[in-house]
Amino acid sequence: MSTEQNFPVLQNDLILRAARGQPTERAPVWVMRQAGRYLPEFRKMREKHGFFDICQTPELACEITLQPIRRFPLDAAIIFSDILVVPQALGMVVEMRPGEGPVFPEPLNMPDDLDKLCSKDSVEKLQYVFDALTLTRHKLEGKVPLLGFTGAPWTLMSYMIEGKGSKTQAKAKKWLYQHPEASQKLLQMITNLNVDYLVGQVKAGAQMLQVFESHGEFLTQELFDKFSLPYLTAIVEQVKGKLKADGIPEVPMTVFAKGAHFALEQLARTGYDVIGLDWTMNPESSRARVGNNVTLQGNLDPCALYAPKEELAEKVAKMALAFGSHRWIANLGHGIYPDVDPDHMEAFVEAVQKFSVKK
Ligand code: 1CP
Repeated sequence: MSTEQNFPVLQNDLILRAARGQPTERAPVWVMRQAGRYLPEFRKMREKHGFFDICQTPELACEITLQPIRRFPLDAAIIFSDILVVPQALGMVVEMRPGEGPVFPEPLNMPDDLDKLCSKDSVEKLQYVFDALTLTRHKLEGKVPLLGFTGAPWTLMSYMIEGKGSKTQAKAKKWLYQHPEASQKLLQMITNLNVDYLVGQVKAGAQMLQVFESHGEFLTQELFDKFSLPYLTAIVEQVKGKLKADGIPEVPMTVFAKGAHFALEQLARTGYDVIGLDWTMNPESSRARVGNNVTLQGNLDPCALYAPKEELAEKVAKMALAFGSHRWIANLGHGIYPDVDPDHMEAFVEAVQKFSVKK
C-alpha cells in the first residue's frame, strides 16, 4: 500500500504547520466532536441509521465528517468514528443505546476474560475505517487536512472493564491495584493494535493523528506513570518508527490526556508533536512547563459556547492572548456538547480567526 493514492492537493496546511512549529498567519481551529449531535443534519442521519452502522459504512461516515466542514470555516476534518471500534475489533460487543451512550453487554470481569479477546488479525476488522478515510480524503478535495484518531490504552481498558461510562472508574482501577500484570497484558494488547491501526490510518489517507486519553483524569500520578505514559510513549515511537521504515512521510501526532495536569512535562518529552489541554489547564503556565518544542491545543471550556456571542468572542480573545499565536491549535478543552447552538460554534471559529492573527 502507498500513501500516493492521487489525493487532491492540500490547500490549507495551517494545522500541519502549527503542529510542526512552523510559522502560521493565524491559529488553526477545529473542535473535538465537531461532527455530532449538536448538528441537526447529524441528528437527521441518526434517525435513519445506527451509530456503528454509520461508522462501518464509508459513504455515511464520510458524509458526516464533511457536515461541519460545509458549515464552518474549520482548518481540519476528523474522521467520523469512535474510540470503541478498537474493543470491537478485539472481539467485544459494544451497543450504542439511546440516552445511555455506549454499553458493553459483557464487560471484562476477571483476568481470565482476557482469553476471550482476539488480537489476531484484529486490525483487518477496521478496514472500514481505512476505507472511510480514503473516501473522505478524496471528497474533501484538499480543502483541509483529515485527522485520524484512536483511544489510548488506559481509556479503552477502562471502558472494556466498566462496560459503560462511569463517574469513578473504580471497577477498572481495581484491576490496576489487584491485577497489575493482567492490566499490563491488556494495555499491551491494545497498544499493539493501536500502532497498526494508526499506521493503517495514515496509509489510508489520515494526515494527522490524535490519541484520546480521556480517562487520564481518574489516575493518580503513580498510576499514570505505570499504566498510561509507557503505552502512550510506545504508540508515538512505534507509529513514527513504522511509517519511517515503510518510507511513508511521518504525520504530526497529538496526545490529549484529559485531567493529567501532573504529566505535562513528561508528555512533552514523549515525541508527540502536540499536547491537548483540557479547559482546567492554564495556557501560560502549561507553556512554561512544556517548553517551546511542542504545540499546544485547546482549551476553551465547552460550556463557554452557551455564553452570549459577544462574551464568547471576548473569551476567545483572552485565550488567544494567553496561548500566543505560535505553536497553538485552537480547540475546546473537550468535545462540544450536544445542546450547543450551531451559531455559537460558528461564532467560536470566527473569533479564533479574528483574534489569533499574528501581529
Ligand atoms: O448517539 C449518538 O449519535 C452518539 C454520539 C457520539 C458521537 C457523535 C458518540 C458516542 N461518539 C461520537 C463520535 C466520536 N467519538 C468522534 C467523532 C469525530 C468528531 O467529530 O470528533 C470522536 C473523536 C469520538 C471519540 C470518543 N468516543 C471519545 C474520546 C473523546 C472524548 O470525548 O473524550 C470517547 C470517550 C468516546 C466514547 C463515547 N462515544 C459516544 C459517547 C457518548 C461516548 C462517551 C461515553 C461516556 O463515557 O459516558
